[in-house]
Amino acid sequence: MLTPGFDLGKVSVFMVKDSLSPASIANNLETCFIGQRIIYYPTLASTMEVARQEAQMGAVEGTVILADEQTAGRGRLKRVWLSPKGSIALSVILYPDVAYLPSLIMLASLAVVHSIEAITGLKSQIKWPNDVLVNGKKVCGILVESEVQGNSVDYAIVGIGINVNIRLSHFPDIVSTATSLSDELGRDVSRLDVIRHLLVEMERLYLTLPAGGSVYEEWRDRIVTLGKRVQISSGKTRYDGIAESAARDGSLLLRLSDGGLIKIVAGDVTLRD
Ligand code: BT5
Repeated sequence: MLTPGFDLGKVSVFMVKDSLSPASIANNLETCFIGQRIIYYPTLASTMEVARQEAQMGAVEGTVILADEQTAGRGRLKRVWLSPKGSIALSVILYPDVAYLPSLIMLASLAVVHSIEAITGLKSQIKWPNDVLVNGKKVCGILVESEVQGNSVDYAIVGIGINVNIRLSHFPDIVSTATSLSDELGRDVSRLDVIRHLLVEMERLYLTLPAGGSVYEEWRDRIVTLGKRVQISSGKTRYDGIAESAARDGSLLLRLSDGGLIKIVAGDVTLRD
């Protein structure tokens, strides 16, 4: 969505309209439930915390917690997630069947990949287990947290952080491994367009799960890590091998040099090639 900006001689500069008001997101949003209720904060510690409180109070499925910036955004294992103004930070509350829990990271990754491609034309890849990359650098991190009692899911929260209009040169800690859509394109991108596309894609993919849709197959086929020599840190252990495949439960199948195949449920991957 572009609005006329200022004129620099012969070059007309257009500024991306970038308001994240709930009304502008929800306006004619083509979903039945995801994003039909949006709780927006200009600044928030972490959308995950508010989402958890909302879920515990029985928030309607598809409720989205959205922040313009987070002051204590977090990744896995309590790592810091930087989400300054210009990025997207949101959490979606879902109440899936327990069988679909492993699919949430898959559908969220695919929804991000589809949205980036549709809105910017940039090609993106999935890096197991929870990153989306553009040109080999992390543009998005996803965090799925759930509360499960026996076989019943109390709630699941899908947190998504996307670097949209941020200059990575301002963030020296991550500049070598991270990128943003604006850094890749050399221009700003409408966060509103990305969010609206993302919510529609998430719901579309979520609704395919009961019918046994192809979320798993497409996710697996999009993982850039597969077929490559990798080192995986999982807890205090390091494994070297070839990332052979990813299973339906979301784990990575690693072929070790002695020929053995092991299943890695969680970890960080470094490409060795
Ligand atoms: C993740 O963790 O990648 C999951 C990030 C989830 C963020 C969303 S934003 C909305 C919701 N609210 C939250 O508080 N969180 C979720 P992990 O795989 O552990 O990666 C964390 C690592 O990524 C850090 O240790 C840094 O090295 C790096 N990192 C931090 N901020 C980054 C950024 N903006 N872009 C790229 N890399 C970043």
